[in-house]
Amino acid sequence: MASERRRVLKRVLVANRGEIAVRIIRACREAGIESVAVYSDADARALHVGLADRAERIGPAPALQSYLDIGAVVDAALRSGADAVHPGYGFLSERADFARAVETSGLTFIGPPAVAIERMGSKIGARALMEGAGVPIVPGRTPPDQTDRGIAEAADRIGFPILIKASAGGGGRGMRVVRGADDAVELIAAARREAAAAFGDGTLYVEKRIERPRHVELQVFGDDYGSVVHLFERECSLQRRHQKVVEESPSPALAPAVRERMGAAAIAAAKAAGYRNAGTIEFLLEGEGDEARFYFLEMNTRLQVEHPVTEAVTGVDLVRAQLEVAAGAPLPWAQESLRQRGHAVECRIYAEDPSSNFLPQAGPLLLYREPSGPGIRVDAGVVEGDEIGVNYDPMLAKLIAVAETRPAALQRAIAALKAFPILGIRTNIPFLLRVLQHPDVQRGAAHTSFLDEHLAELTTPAQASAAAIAAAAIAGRTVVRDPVPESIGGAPPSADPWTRLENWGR
Ligand code: MV4
Repeated sequence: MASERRRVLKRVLVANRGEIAVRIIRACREAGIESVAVYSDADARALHVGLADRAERIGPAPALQSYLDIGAVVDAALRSGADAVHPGYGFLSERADFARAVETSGLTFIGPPAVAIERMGSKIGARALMEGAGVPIVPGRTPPDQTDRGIAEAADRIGFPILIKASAGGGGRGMRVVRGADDAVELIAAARREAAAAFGDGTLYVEKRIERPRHVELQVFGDDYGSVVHLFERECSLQRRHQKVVEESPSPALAPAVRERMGAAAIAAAKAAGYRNAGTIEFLLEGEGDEARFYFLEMNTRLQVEHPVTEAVTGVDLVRAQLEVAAGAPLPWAQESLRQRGHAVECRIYAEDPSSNFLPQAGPLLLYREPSGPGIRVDAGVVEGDEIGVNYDPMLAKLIAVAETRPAALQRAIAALKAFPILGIRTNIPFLLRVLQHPDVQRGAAHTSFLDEHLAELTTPAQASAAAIAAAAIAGRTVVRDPVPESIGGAPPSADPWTRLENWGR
């Protein structure tokens, strides 16, 4: 190992909001590092602002003029005397120009080198890099001839169905399925227009379409000295419109031999990118068990929303490790010392109405009580009394349940969701309950199209009103629960959610 070069981290500016800002601020405090929050006018009284040691206003409510304003964030960092910046996820976290602006200002970017973000930001470049590193990629082509004809010809050679993807895209943005040559030219033109408008780059590539794949991603971590480890996988197939809803670890679809090969591929991928700090390699998994094949999809060059399921099964604190590695420490773990133990599941609680096409909800959090208990963790960016607005992402909180086995973890998550009363705005909690209780999910059989294919049965409104649910949960032990069994002359079980605690979510 090269000699260690340490940097002091005494004060970290957290360039984010909501639950992830709270998560990072708490990790800083535990590490004896001061934190600086940033906030827009919409967030002046937000939880993360009150928790940090200091706070800097960075602009008005619109994200483009605040959380996405590189100049405003870097200025706030310099003004506050911070020596490092943690970008969180979303916002500026995967912007190479932001990482570079932070470093150019003499501050430490708590994340990968700007050049690694750049390498993985070009999806065509990333495919080539992975191919060179021996990481399996989806069969496909990058036509040097980028005309409609050039792309259509590439599609023809691969064989339909294919996917057209934008090199500057990612996360499903600007993607088109093409089932046959007839509609190819039209779809290619639409994909190019969309990519040019959205990313300022209309470059396209073509991949064979993998049928009913699973999304399995590997957590990786690198240090300044070229060491890279993986911290196993997260199964993220339960998504809607490329928005993850439930994640878990381990993946119920991974045979040990496949996990082993994916881990090695993820490490090779991160090393090829010159990666450092926390990152995620996304794979498509085709098939099950020992026969499953996997293909590199994208690398996410940031800490992810779903990082707690990895923390729950490995026992590591990923944010603490990010701070350590950013300060120049070598990785605190050898690969052989890392183990997956038990099973963890995360549910994302959104302020949205599943019965109205998941319309984001705004309004006052009149009542908000988090569940607690063994194996339950809630990461939230809100407290009771907050006003939920529509300026930012509608995710309110994440519920993470961990237990020895997958059925026990699912059961814990279900019980905790039923004990999570929220009043004032609608949330997706009833939807999450339906998802977790679905036989396919219980069997671990869900793939990436599951939520779309079962949307109707998962979103029909529950009988009980939100108010009844909340009141029943708060009332807790004082509610009389069918005190005398019917068989010995008692009243039949009540269907009234105001007097009954169980089954209101079904
Ligand atoms: C694919 C695919 C099937 N075949 N590529 C969607 C997000 C973006 N990261 C890539 N995506 C996909 N790429 C090939 N060659 C299916 C998807 C996909 C998907 C992937 C992961 C999780 C959810 C998904 C939902 C729909 C489509």
